[in-house]
Amino acid sequence: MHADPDASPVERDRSPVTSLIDAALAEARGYGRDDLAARLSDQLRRLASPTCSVLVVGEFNKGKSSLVNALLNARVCATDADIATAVPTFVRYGEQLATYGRSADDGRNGGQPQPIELTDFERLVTRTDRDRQAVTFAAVDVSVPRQLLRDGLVLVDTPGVGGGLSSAHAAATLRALASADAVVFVTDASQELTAPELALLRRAKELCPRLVCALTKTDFYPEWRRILDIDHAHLRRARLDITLLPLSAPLRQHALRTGDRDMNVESGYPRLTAELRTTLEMGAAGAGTAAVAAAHSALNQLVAQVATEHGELTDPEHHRTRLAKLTEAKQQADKLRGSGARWQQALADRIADLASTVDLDIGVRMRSLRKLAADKLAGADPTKAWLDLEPWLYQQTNEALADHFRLIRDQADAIADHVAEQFGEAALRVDTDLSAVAAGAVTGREAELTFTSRTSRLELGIAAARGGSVGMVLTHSVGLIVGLGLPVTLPITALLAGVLARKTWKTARQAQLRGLRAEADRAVAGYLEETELWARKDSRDAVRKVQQYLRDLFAGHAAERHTSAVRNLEVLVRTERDDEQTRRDRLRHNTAELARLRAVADRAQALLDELLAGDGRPP
Ligand SMILES: Nc1nc2c(ncn2[C@@H]2O[C@H](COP(=O)(O)OP(=O)(O)OP(=O)(O)O)[C@@H](O)[C@H]2O)c(=O)[nH]1
Ligand SMILES: [Mg+2]
Repeated sequence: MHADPDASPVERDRSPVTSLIDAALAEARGYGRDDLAARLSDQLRRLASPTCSVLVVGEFNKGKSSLVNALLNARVCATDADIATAVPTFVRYGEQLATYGRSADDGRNGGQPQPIELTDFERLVTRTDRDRQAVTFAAVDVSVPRQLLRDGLVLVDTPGVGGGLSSAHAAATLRALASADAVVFVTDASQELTAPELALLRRAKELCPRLVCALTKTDFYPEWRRILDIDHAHLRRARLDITLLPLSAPLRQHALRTGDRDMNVESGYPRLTAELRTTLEMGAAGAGTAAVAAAHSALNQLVAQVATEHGELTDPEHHRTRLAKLTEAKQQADKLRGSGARWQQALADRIADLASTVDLDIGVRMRSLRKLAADKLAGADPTKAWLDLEPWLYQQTNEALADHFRLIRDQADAIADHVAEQFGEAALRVDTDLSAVAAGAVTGREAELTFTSRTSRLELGIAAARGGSVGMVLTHSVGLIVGLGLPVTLPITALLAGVLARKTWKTARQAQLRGLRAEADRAVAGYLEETELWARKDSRDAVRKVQQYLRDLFAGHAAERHTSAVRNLEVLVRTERDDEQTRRDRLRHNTAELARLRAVADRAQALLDELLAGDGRPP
């Protein structure tokens, strides 16, 4: 283990966001609002343990593992010209260097990781050409004491995808891309970006818009500047707005060993570090904005309650109007909770639409793929064209499933937006009414506290789609929050191996050829059928997850609004019963309380404004 290149004595201050959430949490608890407190605690937990996963992807042998090592100045990923990374390696922060393995059925984050001896580690994560046996673990974790990883950055070194989307590995990489926060796409200076690399880049950028491209081995290929220019031109032509970072791992390592700053800059790594830090900051700012929005909403609900009491104490003549308005507000909150609520209807309708759209979409895509495959099988000279059938099928299936996935994710975001609109308006009315009641007797300030539609959506927990610009890189799209994964692409080889063996085709006579053709037809059709079956299952699961998530989210908010309305009414009834002396005592306490709560709510408003106006970084 070497020195930490990013080690610095900087201690993080308690941020204005965390201290605001703490304050709001204390208020919620003080007023016995467990529901608001639970939501705020949840936000605090999220702020305390942020994660931001950055996927390092690219073709074989491009220097992905070396990049992770050079970045961290630690040998955490095995690198070699003839040893390939065979399983994804998750590198995260830990006080000590430690390695764990996760078995195949553990999923991405589930399961109990098994400790691995450091001495066994390289053998377990790599594969040489000679030794192609199945790997023991589906993924491995490395924890390492590095400053850069401290704020939740997780670097994921992935196995290379040879041939881009037409490789057997591509599906797994696409799936991982669908849930990553950012991507480093690795190519090297030995040659310009190939067509398969560009195709993979385009997909990667689509699935995960925060993406940079690393051009490695600049120390080894003197012509790297020419390659860099050509790559820039390729990206321009493909209309891909992607930063290219020239890098050299050996220069970086040498610079860190000798403390040579200029050489470190020349290695290109400080720019990559800065890029990753920005990604982290933007993720943190997004989480921070969401947390502040939650505090803003909770505090305003408390302010409304205290303001109602204040109005009742200072302006008792308007008791009846106040009672009427609050009763109406409660009825609205009741409606919001009921199964006939507009948002519930909107959600049910849109989910039903999505389910049928998704079913239709996969059907159409797979049908056209079946036709394409049948034409390909029928038209070509089997001894030649059929050999590339396997990569071709991977390519086509991956493209089709990625498009299908994008449809689900886009629609999930659209549904969330639509339901938020239906819900937000109603919720807004409840709040305005409560505020108006209070405002009649106090000041006009509560009216100013009503949401703009942007903050209202935020407060409902509906985030802007990721990759958005200024101030709107808030959190993630619904697809990401829910963890929608790209549908599976099944391994083809087992199904086609027998039928497609070159020897069989070459030696077959005419009559046998017909039989073989029919067999190949059947194998391909069977493969596509099975893929479709799995994809349908995956998509249905995805639709169900989106529905559940949105239902729970909005139902939680509806319950919160209801509690607020009930509390306000209780205050009204209680205050009416008080005698003169009690009222005077309470007014003193209430006035101070209102001023105090308002000050905290104002802080929330100011911080929210600042965050929304900012560039996605914390203030
Ligand atoms: N000169 C030079 N060699 C490099 C650089 N980066 C990687 N290499 C070499 O390139 C070879 C492949 O590097 P890896 O880091 O294993 O590449 P990879 O992309 O992880 O490879 P797979 O896991 O097989 O896909 C190794 O021999 C590295 O030493 C670099 O910046 N400069
Ligand atoms: Mg590797």
